[in-house]
Amino acid sequence: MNGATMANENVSVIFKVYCLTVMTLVAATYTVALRYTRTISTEELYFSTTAVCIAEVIKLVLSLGMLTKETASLIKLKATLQEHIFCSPKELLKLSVPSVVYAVQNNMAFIALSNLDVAVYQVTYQLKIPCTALCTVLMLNRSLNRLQWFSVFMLCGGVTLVQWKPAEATKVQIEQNPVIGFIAIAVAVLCSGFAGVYFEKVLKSSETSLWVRNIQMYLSGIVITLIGVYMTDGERVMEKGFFFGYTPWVFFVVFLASVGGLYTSVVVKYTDNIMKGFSAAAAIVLSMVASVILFGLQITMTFASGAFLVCISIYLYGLPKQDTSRLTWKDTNLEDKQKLISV
Ligand code: NCC
Repeated sequence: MNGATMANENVSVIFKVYCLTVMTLVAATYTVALRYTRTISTEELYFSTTAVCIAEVIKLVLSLGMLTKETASLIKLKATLQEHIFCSPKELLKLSVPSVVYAVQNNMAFIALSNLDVAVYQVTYQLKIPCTALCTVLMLNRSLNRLQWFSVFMLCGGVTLVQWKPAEATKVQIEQNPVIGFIAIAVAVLCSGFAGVYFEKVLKSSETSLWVRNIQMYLSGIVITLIGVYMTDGERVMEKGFFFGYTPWVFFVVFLASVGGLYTSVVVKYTDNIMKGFSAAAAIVLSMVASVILFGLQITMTFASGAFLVCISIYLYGLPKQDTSRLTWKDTNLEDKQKLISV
């Protein structure tokens, strides 16, 4: 049994549900807040590349704090940093791969939300679910049977319906280009699937702590996002300053990006990227149901059918695995025929 499996067993279900719920709530708030900061004003608009960079710095500091807590002594902390950071250029290089990809993805989110309505963004971004499943199969050598693939696409459709809202009625004050927005989402979808599964692979193939892996990734993340600042907004940042246009809302977006990223890493450690998609969908449905009970929110037909699809897909995905693709009608006995019918 490797360290990852052991860690998985030692953590309570309540803790996993807590992390998933926080991650999902933060992600929903992040998307809305980010869109708000990109559309309220045209003159004092901050440089989004700097926000992505600052989030990496905050995540690095917080991960260092968590590692200090985990090692419980300064001497041990120093030894850990020495071994895994200062004397491990190969490992740093390995983690710079998801760093680059996440840096692209995080910048794409700003581009997409500067050009598209939140609802359109959230719905289209659900394509990351099948993309993540494909990356999991290709990169982690895991297999999904036909029913699981079916449930992955059903989940994608279900979340799309659950989040379906009429387009934003308010007029925004900026020029928007939906084509650029959709291209940015497509790139973000591919990046999310690849980087998520790559990080999971590295994390679960050794006993190295999550916080060490995060520190390794955020170190290169800072360098890469700084290059992004220089290449995209270099001159204007020099002229106007790194924090030009920062309002309390922008700081709030950076805070959410940092907290959301760290919770994502914990969720991937204790579950996996596909489960992350399923659980996030369940959390969205549950939070809507809670709003109905607590605040009397009206349920729409699209939400009800989406929630139904999400629940069925979770059930189907969790069914015990049996490879029905190898069963054919002619050579099966009665029991297997019944299985084929039920599938
Ligand atoms: O798209 P998504 O995640 O897969 O993006 C993962 C985010 O987590 C950060 N990360 C990942 C691993 C790690 N060890 N440390 C990290 O900081 C990456 O930098 C990247 O930002 C999702 O599954 O829908 C989720 O969506 C994001 C975000 O809403 C979208 O990318 C939209 O832009 C959520 N991030 C936040 O809420 C800040 C994430 O929690 C869940």
